[in-house]
Amino acid sequence: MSARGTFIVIEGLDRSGKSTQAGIIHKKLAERFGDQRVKLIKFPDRTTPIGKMIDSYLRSQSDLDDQAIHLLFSANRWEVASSILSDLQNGITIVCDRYVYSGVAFSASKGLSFDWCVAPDVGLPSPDVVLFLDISPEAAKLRGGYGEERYEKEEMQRRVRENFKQLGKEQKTTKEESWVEIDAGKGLASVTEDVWTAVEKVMGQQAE
Ligand code: Z5A
Ligand code: MG
Repeated sequence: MSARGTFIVIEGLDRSGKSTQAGIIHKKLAERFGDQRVKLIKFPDRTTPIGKMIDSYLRSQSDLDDQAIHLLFSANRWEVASSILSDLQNGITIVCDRYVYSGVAFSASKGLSFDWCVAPDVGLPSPDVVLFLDISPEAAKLRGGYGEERYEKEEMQRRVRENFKQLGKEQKTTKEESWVEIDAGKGLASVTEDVWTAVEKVMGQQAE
């Protein structure tokens, strides 16, 4: 493993299997490098005071203007920005379940401009790789738990998917290999294999 930890972000549509894959990668890396060398984090982190406001909004227990909830999602990331940086510097690899790309893709699908949505996240730690789990909203809907929260509606998910694709194009212009699209509609074993191949590739490149 390189001296600096690797920052791995998992993104994708709802029910694409992000949390499943983040858990698998975390376990595999911990087995390979030891528990102390890898950390699993997730956004939104619903445990902090800001995260509790987000949770209440997502469960439709409270209402907020689109701009206000967007800024709370970003603040929820800034709460841990310095700890992400120090972990990476200390050689700890971070597996992150959703990040700034979800922030932009979801808020922009409500009509806010891309530029406005990107601005509050500028300066947050940059991932070494984003693994984008792609799935059609129709296939996602067939998986467990879909439809329980505010954004889990097919029409919105379609716009979110387009926004993710746009963000991927932009990300690739800075560094082609930093955005990896994975077909998440396949079976679990097959998706896990594709995800793991991408993880090994980025970690191998960093170690060179
Ligand atoms: N949001 C935002 O607006 N702005 C932001 O800045 C951020 C987030 C960070 C809550 O997120 C909402 O917040 C979300 C975006 C918005 N909006 N919505 N709606 P969350 O991350 O807390 O959501 P979640 O509750 O974790 O659900 P999820 O992310 O949508 O699911 P997932 O993690 O992608 O999927 P999963 O839990 O791993 O798997 C879902 C099911 O599919 C489960 O039964 C698995 O066993 C099954 N599964 C997994 N993989 C497979 C395969 N390959 N085949 C078949 N079945 C599978
Ligand atoms: Mg999840």
